[in-house]
Amino acid sequence: KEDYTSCRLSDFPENFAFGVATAAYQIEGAARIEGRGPSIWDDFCKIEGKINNDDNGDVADDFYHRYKQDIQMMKSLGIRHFRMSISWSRILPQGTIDSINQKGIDFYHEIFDSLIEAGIQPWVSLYHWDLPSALYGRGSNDAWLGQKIINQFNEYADLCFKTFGQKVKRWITFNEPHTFIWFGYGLGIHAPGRCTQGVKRDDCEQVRGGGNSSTEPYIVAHNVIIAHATAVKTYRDKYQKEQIGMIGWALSSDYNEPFDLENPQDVEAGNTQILFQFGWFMDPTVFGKYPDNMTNQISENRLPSFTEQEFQIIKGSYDFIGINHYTSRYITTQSQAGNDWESDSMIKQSTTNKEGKIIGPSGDSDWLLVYPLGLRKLLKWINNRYSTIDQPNPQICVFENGVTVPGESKKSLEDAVHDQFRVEYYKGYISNLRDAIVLDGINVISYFAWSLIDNFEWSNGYSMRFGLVYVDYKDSQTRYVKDSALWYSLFIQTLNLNSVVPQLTLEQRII
Ligand code: PNW
Repeated sequence: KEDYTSCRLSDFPENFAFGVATAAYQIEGAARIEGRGPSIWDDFCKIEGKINNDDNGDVADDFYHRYKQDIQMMKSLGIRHFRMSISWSRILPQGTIDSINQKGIDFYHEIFDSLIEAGIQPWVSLYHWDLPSALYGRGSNDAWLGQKIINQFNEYADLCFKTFGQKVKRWITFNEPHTFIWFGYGLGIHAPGRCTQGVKRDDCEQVRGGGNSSTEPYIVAHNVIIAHATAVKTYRDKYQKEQIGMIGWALSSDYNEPFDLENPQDVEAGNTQILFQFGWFMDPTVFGKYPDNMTNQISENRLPSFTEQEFQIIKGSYDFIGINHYTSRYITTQSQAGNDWESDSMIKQSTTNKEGKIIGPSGDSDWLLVYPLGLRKLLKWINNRYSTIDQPNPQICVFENGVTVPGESKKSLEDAVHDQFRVEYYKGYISNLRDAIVLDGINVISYFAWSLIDNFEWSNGYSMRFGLVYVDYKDSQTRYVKDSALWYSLFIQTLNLNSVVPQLTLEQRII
């Protein structure tokens, strides 16, 4: 085990924001209550076999009814920053601003008031994947595939800025566009489930109302980027001066190491991987165009380009660079390019390197391999690429970082609260975060643990538990703080990574 005694109070800049993150569909529940309209995730969960155990977000953590206690719990843990998302269809059941659900507006007002009263700052995402069903038909011109959505999203965002902007000073337009596009339009394993895993790419059109994974991900991404930039412009033009807040987005970004260190192509492949996942979205907002690697490799009839007018809006459309980071891979070049989106980057990921060494232990989720150094290296990469004349040493927000514990889903409550694996994960990643700030001079301003509580983990349903706090779904949703919550609580108050977790009984863990 590593010794982290060198991490001191003074290491983190003053005002550095340590927090916890969540998302509406994953915690709120109350799916058909008080005027909320359905979202594409409600619909997607109804398709048999899409979600583990056919779970859904109807009840989730019932945060809708328990937010007061949950906010109190955060306060007791000393948490000062809370990342959450607004459910678009809870405030606009039809998706558009001509019918506003006042109950939904009231709900978020109450949450923001309770948070602020508890001394907790809200950081709010506008889109964490739960598009109102009303905006999604079945045609190829629908929702993110068409352009109408850009204005619809902008009107929704405008309403949120106008209504909540006195209370919310940190806005995130989109959460992980890469993930919802890849899973929702490439593989069909997330809503809206276009294209189906196992179906040959060219046959997508015939399956379940369509999908073409060779073109749709690029069209959707293009529209999402413009929607992001348009909402940022609205915030800046109409609200930012008076409300004094910041806006950006949260992009998923894995790190990678070369499969074969001696092969220069493998070294370059790592760069390509980050550009295809992260640069796809970040580059346009910084430079006004897609990464050259992408434009060189993908034909024009598949990868759109930005018009002069779009260029003007997207360039510079961020106040901070937001990242969600969980894991790393070894990476190598693939000898052949396919004609689908998945193989466009011509890279291949591997959990092991040439010598057969695995990059790190895996959590309960097989995609999540623990490699703490990856965070430090990623931050350095981002800082190198995106330091510009306008924003030298740009502000970076880590919006998600977290892990599941091997075997956790099958553990009893008594065992599950002792999550030393998760504590070690956080120690490792946070100590690398510290190194990035202190040793490398990277301007990181926030760090959020995913997640406050166990919740609806998308296609994994409730089987994957990312929470610092255990939720007993079988027994009236009782919350029990896990060791990781106790550790994180001590850490954010003392900034000592070696904080010793007190031994508590189960009873004492209900706080
Ligand atoms: C993120 N993968 O999603 C999301 O922002 C969260 O809502 C989610 O709960 C969290 O990470 C944990 O998974 C991802 O399979 C989901 O590579 C899956 C993957 C990555 C990110």
